[in-house]
Parts: sequence; structure tokens; C-alpha cells
Amino acid sequence: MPTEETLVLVKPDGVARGLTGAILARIEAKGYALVDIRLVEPDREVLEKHYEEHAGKPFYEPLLEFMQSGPSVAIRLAGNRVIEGFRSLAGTTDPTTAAPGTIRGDFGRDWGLAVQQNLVHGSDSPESAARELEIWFG
Ligand code: DAT
Ligand code: MG
Repeated sequence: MPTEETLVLVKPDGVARGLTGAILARIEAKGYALVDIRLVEPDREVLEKHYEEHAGKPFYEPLLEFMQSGPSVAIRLAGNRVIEGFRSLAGTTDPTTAAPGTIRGDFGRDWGLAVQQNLVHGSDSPESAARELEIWFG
């Protein structure tokens, strides 16, 4: 089976809080391979494509605003079952209730802001991964 790839983002809160290294350490300790990594400052058009499934939801506009509040780190990550594996490392969406031991569970919480600032993004399926890697890495 060919090695799978996924898109990981360390979101603006993760970069601003100086957690990029701690997050990368967990990814590397798990044994996944960094294929490409770059600091990005996406414009609205990129974010509209990335989050198209959420267009029209109540958190959509605040989410796009938050994602433009500072740089993110985009990572092309490879490994066997890496899509599922990184989602497991990240923890569930709401950082308040994400399990301890996960990135979101250990480093994230609800800051009382309009959008959950949950530190990382990981693609949720092979189709999403292919689509999102094209958006962020071309
Ligand atoms: P995930 O990032 O776990 O794949 P998602 O794709 O459902 O979650 O949502 C994308 C992002 O949008 C998520 O990381 C944080 C934000 N978000 C999702 N649901 C939310 C909600 N109910 N309130 C505020 N922000 C939300
Ligand atoms: Mg998602």
C-alpha cells in the first residue's frame, strides 16, 4: 500500500503561542515523515476553498477571520494511515473536552472567543487530504 499523505496546519493560535515545536515533536515522535513544511499567511480565497464545507455555518466568518490573524505552519505529512493517525494525535474538535494526551487536550481550551482556537488542522479523509494538499502546496 502506498504511503498516505495528509495536510496538517499549526493554526495561528499554535504559532502565536510558540507551540509549533511542541506539536512537531509529537508528530516526529509518532514517526510520521515531514515531506514539506512552510510558514503561510493565507488570503481569504485560500481559506474559502479550504473551509468550503463550512460555508454558511455560524462559526464560518469568525473562523476565516481567526485564520487570517497571523501566520500558520502548513505541513505535508506522510506515513501509513497518517490521516487517521494525525486526527488521533490532535484530539477532538472542542479543545475543552479533547482527551488529555492529545494536542488539543493538552494545549487547548476555550478562551471565551467567538471561535474555538484548537491549534491544529488535519485532513479528515483521503479525498480531503488530496484536495487540501493541492490548495496549500499546489
Ligand atoms: P476539525 O478541525 O476537528 O476537523 P471541523 O472540520 O468540524 O473540525 O471544523 C473546522 C474548524 O471550525 C474547527 O477546527 C474549529 C471550528 N469549529 C468547528 N465547529 C465549531 C463550533 N461549533 N463553534 C466554533 N468553532 C467551530
Ligand atoms: Mg475538519
